[in-house]
Amino acid sequence: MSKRALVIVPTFNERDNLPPLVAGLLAHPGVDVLVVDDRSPDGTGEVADALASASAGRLDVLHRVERRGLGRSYVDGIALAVRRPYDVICQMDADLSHDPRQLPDLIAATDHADVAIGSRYVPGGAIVNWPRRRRVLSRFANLYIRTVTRLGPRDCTSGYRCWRREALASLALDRFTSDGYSFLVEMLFAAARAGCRFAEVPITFVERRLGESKLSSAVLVESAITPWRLIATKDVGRP
Ligand SMILES: Nc1nc2c(ncn2[C@@H]2O[C@H](COP(=O)(O)OP(=O)(O)OP(=O)(O)O)[C@@H](O)[C@H]2O)c(=O)[nH]1
Ligand SMILES: [Mg+2]
Repeated sequence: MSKRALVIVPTFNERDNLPPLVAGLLAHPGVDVLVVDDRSPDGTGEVADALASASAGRLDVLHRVERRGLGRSYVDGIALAVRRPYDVICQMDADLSHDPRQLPDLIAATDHADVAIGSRYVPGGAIVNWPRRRRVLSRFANLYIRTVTRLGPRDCTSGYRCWRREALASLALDRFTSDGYSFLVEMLFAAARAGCRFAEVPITFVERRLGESKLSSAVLVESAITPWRLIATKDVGRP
């Protein structure tokens, strides 16, 4: 792999998932990792520090101290990442739902796209171990988002993505207001407005085996409102 990539991994209570994830990522030459931890009570931050010491400079840890949140963690992580000389900046969950072995496919797709989305909803994509209600919820969320916002990608809520660095750097993240899943949707919306080209790469998503989901009802409510807010706000993500 000739492109250099930095993978941002937000963590909250992922102590047992992080070591195998990092091993899988660092197995790829040219891939470095930035863990953004929100003072996880389970000690994920310390686990990350230990992995960093053993990584020969390929893994960094950002320990956040302000109000916790997935969106805020990405804003802080991206601000750091775009200042470094990587070709590609990726985002992925720490819970092993996203297979690090599929990363090279996503990175390769940025040859002809500004954003490559690891997609469950294109031919070849799959979901393993999700109960029916979770599948229905995710399908409905994507239908709803795409209908309201007119976004093109089939999987707008996937957290597994690779961006050309310049494309990511062009988003005005400080103007974003959402968190949780909505933050991921807001990123794509801002990218579409900025004229970014999307590619979708099929992935197999595997439900977490260890640790707990942070999907809360507050996150779901925000997700229902966000698409309407996005279309009403003309300058979302504009520089
Ligand atoms: N830094 C940080 N990371 C978070 C926060 N909330 C969730 N995460 C991380 O974001 C990723 C996705 O969170 P999950 O809890 O797996 O949420 P999900 O994938 O939407 O839900 P499940 O499918 O049920 O696992 C994981 O790596 C979490 O550790 C947070 O407040 N701060
Ligand atoms: Mg998850």
